[in-house]
Amino acid sequence: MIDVYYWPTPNAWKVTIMLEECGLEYQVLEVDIGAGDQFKADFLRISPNNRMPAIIDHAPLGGGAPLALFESAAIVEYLADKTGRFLPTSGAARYTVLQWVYWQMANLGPMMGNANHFKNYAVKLVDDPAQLAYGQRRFVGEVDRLCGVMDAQLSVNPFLAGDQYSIADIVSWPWAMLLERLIDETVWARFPHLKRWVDEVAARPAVQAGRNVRREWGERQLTDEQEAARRALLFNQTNEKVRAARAEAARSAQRQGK
Ligand SMILES: N[C@@H](CCC(=O)N[C@@H](CS)C(=O)NCC(=O)O)C(=O)O
Repeated sequence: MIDVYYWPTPNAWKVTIMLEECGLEYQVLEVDIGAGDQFKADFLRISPNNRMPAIIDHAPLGGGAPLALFESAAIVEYLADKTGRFLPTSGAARYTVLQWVYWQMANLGPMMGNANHFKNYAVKLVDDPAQLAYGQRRFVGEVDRLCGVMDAQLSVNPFLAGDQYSIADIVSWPWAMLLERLIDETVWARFPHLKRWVDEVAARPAVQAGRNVRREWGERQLTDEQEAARRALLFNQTNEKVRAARAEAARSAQRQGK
């Protein structure tokens, strides 16, 4: 059995999609990142970077004690090695897949995350329109460039790393499918090969199942007060603020007798 520490976001869907694709048994444990669950001591022991997703595999590859892992790509790569699925075991083909996995982790995810921040959150946090415009231009521009990289690759290959569906597709799709919402409806007309691939991957039943895990958690309506508390927790996380959030999580666990 694999425990998945989860909140419905693109980085976590990579893991649930991979688990569904591989037919592995798993249980989902809630990490409400808007409520501060990522600062709880038990979670930090598994994921010291106070980010989900994370897993504990109680029957790990190679045997031995349960294995705890954080970072979505490390988890997906581990599951690929465990099952022998969606990642060649050796040779050039393996590294071709891995280069696209690391490309996603270092490029598509962070740039889309920052573009989303400047378009949808900073507008509520920053008064100076020049600061906002700079951030939006910088990160939306980068996302646009990355769309071109994927479109060119997908114009000559069915999948990101070549002929075969792989973990490169599994880690990239949860972000890529949000492009229209992040940029605008013109994105697919400008990048038709990317659109073809987004639709083909979306048609896989395991992808739909993984993407829909606990979808309702992310659709909960928050009060203005809850929304403000969520923003205060998630943005501007200096070391000092993270320490304070950890201390508050510990106090709250104590109050609840945990
Ligand atoms: N590189 C990490 C990123 C994980 C990440 O940023 N997770 C976010 C949600 S998508 C999170 O847990 N945020 C909690 C916080 O900011 O405190 C991965 O791919 O696993």
